Amino acid sequence: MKPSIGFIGLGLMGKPMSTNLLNAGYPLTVWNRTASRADELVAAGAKLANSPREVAEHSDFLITIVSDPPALEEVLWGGTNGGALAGLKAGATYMDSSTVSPELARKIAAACANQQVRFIDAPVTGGDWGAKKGELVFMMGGDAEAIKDAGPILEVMGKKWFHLGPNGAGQTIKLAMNAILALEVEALAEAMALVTSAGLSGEKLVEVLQSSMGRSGLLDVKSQNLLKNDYTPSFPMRLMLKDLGLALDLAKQLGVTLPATTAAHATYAHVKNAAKEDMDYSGVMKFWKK
Ligand code: NA7
Repeated sequence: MKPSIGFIGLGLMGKPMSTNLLNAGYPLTVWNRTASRADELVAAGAKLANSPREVAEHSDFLITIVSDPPALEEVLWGGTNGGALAGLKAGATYMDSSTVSPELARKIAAACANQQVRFIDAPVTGGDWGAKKGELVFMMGGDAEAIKDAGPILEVMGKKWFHLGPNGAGQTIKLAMNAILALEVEALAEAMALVTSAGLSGEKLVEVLQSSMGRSGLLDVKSQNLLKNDYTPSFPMRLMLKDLGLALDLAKQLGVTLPATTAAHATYAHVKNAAKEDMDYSGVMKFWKK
């Protein structure tokens, strides 16, 4: 018998992740703040719960993936009936794949330990494309045994997972990694602005980049967005900005100075605050478009 899975958060990432679990034959109960986002899953056989707590009550293995720390706190402790944590049974496992602060991950771990629930912080990378293909990469903090037991479930949603240390370690690596992604894309946008202002085409820059040491999988993908001026969200800028803010908060707590991340945060914030639409973080290129 496959364990019953509860899934909270059916956004760009959560919907394809939970769909893959349902297609793999796991009994699935879901909840999303905007209930209509669950329609397709319910039509395909998932149960719709009335609250996060009700999802947790039906779960051997609970997964959450929501926007940010306040959203996660709302799901876990908010609402009129106590939130998801109040519904978790002793012996259950809870995995959070939202990107939040390591501090919040440790607070959740402590609350879970009090009720004999195993907690794993497991943010992901791979974007909605990786979520759809079941090729996400999980960065995990928590108990080795819990992570080992989660293997068959992780296999459905991802292609690789790393156990990085105790609770909070997954979030720490994720924030550091997203800072690199944000800086890479911002550097490409800057270089593109320089080249095009000099009267050369962005295509030329990208062509040379792809034959150089500066090449990266990320830049291969995002350079196409920049060249086409197409910033359809794959990883939304609002979430990248949130992650840069979380990385800077963590740096402050640790007494580490991050000058480039600080500058990138200001550039992304400028573009995001001026934008009317939701866009991918590669839309940082708009900083240079008049
Ligand atoms: P999306 O597509 O913006 O989805 C966010 C999800 O979080 C979506 O299900 C939202 O519900 C939910 N949400 C947002 N705020 C709340 C509150 N206050 N209470 C309950 N649920 C909430 O993001 P992604 O799927 O791309 O990313 C999710 C996480 O993975 C994020 O941390 C990324 O950085 C990585 P809605 O449908 O809007 O009602």
